[in-house]
Amino acid sequence: MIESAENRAADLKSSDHRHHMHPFTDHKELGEKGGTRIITRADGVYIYDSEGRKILDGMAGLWCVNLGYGRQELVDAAARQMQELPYYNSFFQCTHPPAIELSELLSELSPGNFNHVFFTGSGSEANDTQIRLIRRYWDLQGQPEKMTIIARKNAYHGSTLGGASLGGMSAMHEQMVLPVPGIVHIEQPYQFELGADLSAAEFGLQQARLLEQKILEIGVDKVAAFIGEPVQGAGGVIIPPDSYWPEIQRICDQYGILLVADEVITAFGRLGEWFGSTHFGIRPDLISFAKGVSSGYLPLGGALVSDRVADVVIARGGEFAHGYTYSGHPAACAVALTALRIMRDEGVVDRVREHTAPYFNQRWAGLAEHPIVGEARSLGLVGAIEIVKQKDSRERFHKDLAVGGLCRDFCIANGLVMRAVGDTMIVSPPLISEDSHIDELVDKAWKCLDLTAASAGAS
Ligand code: PXG
Repeated sequence: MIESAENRAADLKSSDHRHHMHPFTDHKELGEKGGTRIITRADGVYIYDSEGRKILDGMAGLWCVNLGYGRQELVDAAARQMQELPYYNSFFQCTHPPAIELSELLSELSPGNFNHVFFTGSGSEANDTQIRLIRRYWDLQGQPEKMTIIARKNAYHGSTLGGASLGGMSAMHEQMVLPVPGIVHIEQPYQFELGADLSAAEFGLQQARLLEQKILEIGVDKVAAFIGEPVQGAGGVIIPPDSYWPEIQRICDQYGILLVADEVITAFGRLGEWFGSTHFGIRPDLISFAKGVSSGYLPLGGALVSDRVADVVIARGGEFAHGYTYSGHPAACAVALTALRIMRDEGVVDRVREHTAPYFNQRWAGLAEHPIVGEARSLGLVGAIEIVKQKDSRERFHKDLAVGGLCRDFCIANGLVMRAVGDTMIVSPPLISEDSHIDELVDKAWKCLDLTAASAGAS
């Protein structure tokens, strides 16, 4: 008899502890807390663990399972492609139908000035590719000294050395000699933390103008590009004021530097548009994508290349000495092609914009009434709540209480995945969520905030 995963849970947990090194994990602490949770299956917007617990997946996996779990068409697309051609590379004058068709579809779905795509296996590799494209572009323009890329503190652009350098996570920089040379960071547009006394419009302009100050400080002849997530995801769902991106765009245009939108989270419907840039009116020169392109069913990422960059790097650049074994993996491309067609044919993005996001935004805003919530913000289908001890002064709970972690653990125990970034709770539900799922998410979040408040000794 084959033992079920449920019966084997204890063995699996022990084996996991002995052999499996997890990303961004303190293994000693994990062992002391009883080990990992084993997720054994999933369906729709729910995941199930080895103890049979049904959990609403408020994070769509890791911001990626946008179409939800169990879409048979995606499984079939992978199986068909694996039978026909499981792997071939796109080096050495070769290609294959899934990569060609996906390139064409991405060109159709992306803003009009985007007609080329370079495939990678992940978002980190997409951003490493951007660094290579940016430097190649300026080199070919006869300005090799335009090397510096300006990014933002508390941004997340991946975990490779390039991605971690572009990212503004100090803990990541501290564990290596990062960032690599030629990458500098400016402060982020995080109003709750940094701009409480200004109006949103003033704060947005102020934070955008830090880019201009940095360009002038370094010298425009040395600055190559600016990179930003339209909405910072892993940093805590930081939604910039409306005044922010237009001013960033003005500055990039005025100084002629390349603008890179890291849309690994925001592309493919998360903000109610195919690209988050469209929502904010950003006109990027390069776009990074991953995650939602394949709804996370297989790993795939890439860099979308605008005509401005393509005309230089592709049309007259000679060989671009960059690429990955899995650039344009056939099965991953076949799944992505199917996922994007489903999204287009079923009107998923329109439904998010017109129905699901407005409903979610209205319900999520209600969490601001909770006694330990200092702010509840959302845009499209991403949301954040700031847990505070004192609503008016925005005073936080003592750091040692780690209330974010407490709240996250209450959520799991009550059947909800909600992620903690410090004392900021964040969600990114699947795009196919029904109103009843949004209700369940918000109701459970409220209940877990109650439990957190009681546990932290808040009145
Ligand atoms: N850019 C952005 C904006 C991301 O959110 C990456 C690049 C890197 O993608 P890959 O595929 O290399 O992981 C990401 C990834 C979290 C979390 O805890 C977020 C991500 C990855 C892991 C954890 O919120 N985002």
